[in-house]
Amino acid sequence: MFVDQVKIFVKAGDGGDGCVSFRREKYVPRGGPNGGDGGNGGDIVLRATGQLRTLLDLRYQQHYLVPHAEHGQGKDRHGRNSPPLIIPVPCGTFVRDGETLEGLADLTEEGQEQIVAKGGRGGRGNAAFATSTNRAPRRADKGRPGEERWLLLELKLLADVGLVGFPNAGKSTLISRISSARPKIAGYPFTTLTPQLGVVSDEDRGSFVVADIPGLIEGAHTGKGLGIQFLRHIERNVFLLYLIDIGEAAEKKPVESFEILRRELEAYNPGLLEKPFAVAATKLDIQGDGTRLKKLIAYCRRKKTPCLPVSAVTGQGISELVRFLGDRVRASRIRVPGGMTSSGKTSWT
Ligand SMILES: Nc1nc2c(ncn2[C@@H]2O[C@H](COP(=O)(O)OP(=O)(O)OP(=O)(O)O)[C@@H](O)[C@H]2O)c(=O)[nH]1
Ligand SMILES: [Mg+2]
Repeated sequence: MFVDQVKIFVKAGDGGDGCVSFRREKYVPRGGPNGGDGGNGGDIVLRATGQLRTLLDLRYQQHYLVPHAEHGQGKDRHGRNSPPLIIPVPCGTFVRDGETLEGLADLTEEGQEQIVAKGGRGGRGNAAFATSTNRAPRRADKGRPGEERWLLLELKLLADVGLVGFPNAGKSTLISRISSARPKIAGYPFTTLTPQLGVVSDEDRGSFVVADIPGLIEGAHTGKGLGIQFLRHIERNVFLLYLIDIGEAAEKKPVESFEILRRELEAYNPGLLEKPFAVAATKLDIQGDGTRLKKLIAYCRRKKTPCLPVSAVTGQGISELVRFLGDRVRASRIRVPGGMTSSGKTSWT
């Protein structure tokens, strides 16, 4: 099961209380204060790991609590700290506050960590309050409570190129042709139900990752079809490839299809329209009399959008497409840290 969104509750450890105590020993009158400090509560930390691929584990355990730190004790004994709790999450996890939805962290690199709830500090014991004028303080601090909050975790796949298209446009066929990914392919809509990644090798010039996203239909932003929940994955892509079916059996005209797709993306996040993109005219082998392709090419030329005709079945145009995508990905890979893309826009919504 592919789980790409979960809500969890985290509560860091409470600090231990400080202690009020005095030294009592035979023949030592007024031994002075010796109450120890409380221990510090442990933090809750999220850590990205390449060993997880989905947020499934977190769906099964929703609450994460760090135990209370120990209280201070007499004879200057400090309470023990409670250890931090480290929750592993897959690389590509975006963390939001569960209530305000404010972005807290974007864990993309292996080993990257973020404290999401801070442990409470331990209270000071009365020994810490002794001064030259107050040598027998009866005061000790209480431990501070650990932070607690709901978090919304979203997994955004880390692919370079996102394939956007109607159901049956040939997205899965294309990814299976250019990479070793083997998604299910069939002549009915919504064959692909979860995003799939494929690594494409661009001969000796390197490789890049392509994401096959479930098909979009008109009105997806209002929940039609599979909705636009999967568009979150393309927010991270540096390049988008719109797959437009130019086969004679296609239901919609190519230009109309392209415009609908753009509108759906815009309804989800207008920033997506600013990503560099191109059009792939698919099913070239069954294009019929070629008028559909001609119209699409003329439209793309007017809009100064690259348009690459391909057939994932015969292989026509595929090597040119891979080369083209490789070049575009390398050109736009320059990223600045913090989830910002080189265009200066955050990829957060
Ligand atoms: N003739 C021809 N048929 C193709 C080509 N590409 C895909 N098809 C066919 O089109 C149908 C749909 O292909 P898929 O790759 O499953 O389409 P998809 O875009 O992944 O569809 P969803 O997963 O439903 O969104 C299948 O029957 C494919 O065999 C092509 O280049 N030429
Ligand atoms: Mg598919």
